[in-house]
Amino acid sequence: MFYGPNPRDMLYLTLLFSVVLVLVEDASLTTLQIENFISENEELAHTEAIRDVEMTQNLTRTNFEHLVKLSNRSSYVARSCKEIRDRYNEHEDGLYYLTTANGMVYQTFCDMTTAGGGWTLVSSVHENNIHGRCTVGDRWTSQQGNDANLPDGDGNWSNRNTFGAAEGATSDDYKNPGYYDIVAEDMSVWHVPNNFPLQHWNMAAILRYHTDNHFLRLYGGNLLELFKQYQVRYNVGSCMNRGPAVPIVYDHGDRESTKMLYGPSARAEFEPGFITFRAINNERAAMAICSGVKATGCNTEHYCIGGGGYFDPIQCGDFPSFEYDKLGGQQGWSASREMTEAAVLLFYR
Ligand SMILES: *[C@@H]1O[C@H](CO)[C@@H](O)[C@H](O)[C@H]1NC(C)=O
Ligand SMILES: *[C@@H]1O[C@H](CO)[C@@H](O)[C@H](O)[C@H]1NC(C)=O
Ligand SMILES: *[C@@H]1O[C@H](CO)[C@@H](O)[C@H](O)[C@H]1NC(C)=O
Ligand SMILES: [Ca+2]
Ligand SMILES: [Ca+2]
Repeated sequence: MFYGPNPRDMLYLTLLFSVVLVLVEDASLTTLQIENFISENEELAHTEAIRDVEMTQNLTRTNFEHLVKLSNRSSYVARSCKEIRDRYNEHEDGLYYLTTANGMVYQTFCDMTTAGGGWTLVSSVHENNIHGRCTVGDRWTSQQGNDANLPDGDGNWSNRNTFGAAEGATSDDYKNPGYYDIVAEDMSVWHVPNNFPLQHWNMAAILRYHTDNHFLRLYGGNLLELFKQYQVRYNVGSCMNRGPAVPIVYDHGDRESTKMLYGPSARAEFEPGFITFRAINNERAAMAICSGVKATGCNTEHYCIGGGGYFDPIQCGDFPSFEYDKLGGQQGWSASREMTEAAVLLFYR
């Protein structure tokens, strides 16, 4: 996961260092001794080189078999990762092909391990510029600025537009057809540090949880249907008129660590251990999701993400006002840097 110097480079460095040490510390060293030393090193380097070639060959072979295995997945026909798991007995995390009801084929990441597996990645919310107020990249709020004339924000929470790629889900926003096509019962959420490669998402996540009470059955089976019932828009009424708060089961983290991800002032107005939908704030803008918490107050722009339409001008953005009291400061209303610099990955099952 982290790239340090490889063992061979370390060996060369160590040898070079010893030569210098020997030369400096023992001026009486004979030329013969030095020549012996160097020739031993050459032999060592030769053996190393042979092993290198062998290792590359082995890697190429393994990669090819691995690639054949992965490309074989393109023959699967399923509408969700759960179906892939059940129909093809697949239990390995990774990319799979899915097919929509209309026959559109797309590729996404399946979490085949958490709580029995079968979780489909359908989208990610990524904040590329926490200081930009509904600027380029704020696809889960508005990229066209904060416009009071477009209060409905008939945006990406409640349409069939798609964008991004599964492998890029921690580097930019992502939304695939599964978001509206899959009929699911539960959700899982991963907060993964920005730019992490797919094979390390699970390990790198700062928070992972899922629901297990099948709440999506009550809301049409996915977020598109849920947000049709609970519009994500401006001017929807009092901040107490928010959508459902669903209890969560932790897969990494707990209530205490969830609290610490948000600012101290925010902690006073939420209860950890939930996921909340359509949380309206004092200014009557509707955030889409409060991840890990149930809002009990009205300053939801500091701990809820996304939304639609019109926000207070200093709040608009995918992570609306997570840096209110200094970026990553974890003071006042500011969320922790860990939180603001991690993408929010949404899964269905
Ligand atoms: C390469 O694979 C062969 C046969 O599987 C094995 O004997 C050899 O040790 C491997 N070499 C390296 C450097 O891993
Ligand atoms: C891939 O599919 C082919 C043809 O169906 C099969 O012969 C082969 O064993 C599969 N390979 C792997 C690694 O699953
Ligand atoms: C929805 O996503 C598309 C594609 O990235 C983008 O062009 C559009 O501006 C987004 N909608 C909103 C309301 O931001
Ligand atoms: Ca974004
Ligand atoms: Ca932004």
